[in-house]
Amino acid sequence: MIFNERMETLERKRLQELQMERLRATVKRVAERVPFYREKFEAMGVNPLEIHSLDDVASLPFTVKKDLRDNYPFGLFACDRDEVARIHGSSGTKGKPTVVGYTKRDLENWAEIVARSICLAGGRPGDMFHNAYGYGLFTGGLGLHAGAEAMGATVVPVSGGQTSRQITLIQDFEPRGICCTPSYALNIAEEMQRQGFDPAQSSIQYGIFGAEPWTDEMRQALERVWGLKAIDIYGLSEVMGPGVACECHEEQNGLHIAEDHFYAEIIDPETLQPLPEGEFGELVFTSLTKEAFPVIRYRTGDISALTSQPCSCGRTTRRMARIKGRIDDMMIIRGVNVFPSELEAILLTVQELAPHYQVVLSRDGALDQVELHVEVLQELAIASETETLSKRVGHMLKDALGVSIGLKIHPPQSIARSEGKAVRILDKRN
Ligand code: DLL
Repeated sequence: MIFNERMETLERKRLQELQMERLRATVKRVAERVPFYREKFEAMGVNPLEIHSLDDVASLPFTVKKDLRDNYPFGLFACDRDEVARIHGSSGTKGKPTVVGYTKRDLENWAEIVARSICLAGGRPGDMFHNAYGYGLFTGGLGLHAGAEAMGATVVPVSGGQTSRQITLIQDFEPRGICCTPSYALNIAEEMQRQGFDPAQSSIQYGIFGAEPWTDEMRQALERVWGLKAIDIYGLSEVMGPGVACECHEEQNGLHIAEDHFYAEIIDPETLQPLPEGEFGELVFTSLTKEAFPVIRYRTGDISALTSQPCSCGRTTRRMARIKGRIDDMMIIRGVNVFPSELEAILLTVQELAPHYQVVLSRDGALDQVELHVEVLQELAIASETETLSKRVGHMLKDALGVSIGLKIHPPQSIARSEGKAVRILDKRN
């Protein structure tokens, strides 16, 4: 089912005309209403009335997370305070949160793109929909909630945590769809098995998983244990929240971007130059319809690539590759660049290991140390078994990454489980 046939299957040329029209209006809006952008445009000699093609986006300044912090809380808003219908933001574990806002119209647009995402995942009106993303300042809970309602589903607003209660509700309400982070979906399945139930026997047919990096290997693990179709949904609060892009259940190969609302680019994070289609680099978004909090060329810090290859689902929107990781999470191990997702892809092929892991960074003198902590599924009988497994996994990692990595094998249930975004990197260097 396509939620908005008119927009999702728009002819490319017509879509680009629409993007152009909306881009012009957005640039004009921020130039008139947000001093931060007006000053930046002036400093760079950008005339907001001189945007003639989508390529002209490359002449606009970038926006980064620090700009949000510097303008905390409402300095980047492009509407009057009383037009803001809702606030969201980051959890702010490191200092002040970053704050974003939505007008009523923004909330309607957001609900629509999330409704599209649920349809992309194979959802349909009438579905019972179990929402285990956290409700609150985080955009996951309320974002999926509004989208599911707009799509015509019956939403169960469980939020994250209280895993036993999640299981009771899944068994009693028999949802067709579930949404939460992929790591929490694994956690729920594990708890269900511990209680003697088989998650694959549940009513759930599709899962909408995102808000953290995950791999195809993790997808296979989730599909196996739950007997569902695992769909990747992407988004970030600075740009909107979940639904900026989502995979279709037909292909599960690249995430369709809601291009009538966001203009996507890939840039080289070093030179900041746009990269051609197919090349991996940093994902950058410009708002096309946002009223309260439009962003111009927001640098997401996420690594992906774009394609405009046609998709068998019939949608004409460009797709982005599954996120490889965040630039900040890239580790340089003796000169080799490694993302946690690359470690995950290897670990999940080892039968004896549980799909839970953590990378611990520490400092030994001037040198950074990286240690990978993994957990066995079942207690190993003797120490030599642990040693053999450790050697085997060590070789696999070295073969795949070209560098050896410290490995520590733990007994079952010893790595912290997540109820939201999993903490994959524990940085003990400071
Ligand atoms: O995580 C929004 C969201 C909620 C997306 C629910 C999907 C589902 P933030 O808390 O602002 O917003 O975090 C955004 O999370 O820049 C990525 O680094 C990461 N991220 C989000 N979705 C994915 C994904 C929400 N599918 C940050 N794959 C982004 C990989 C993801 N990383």
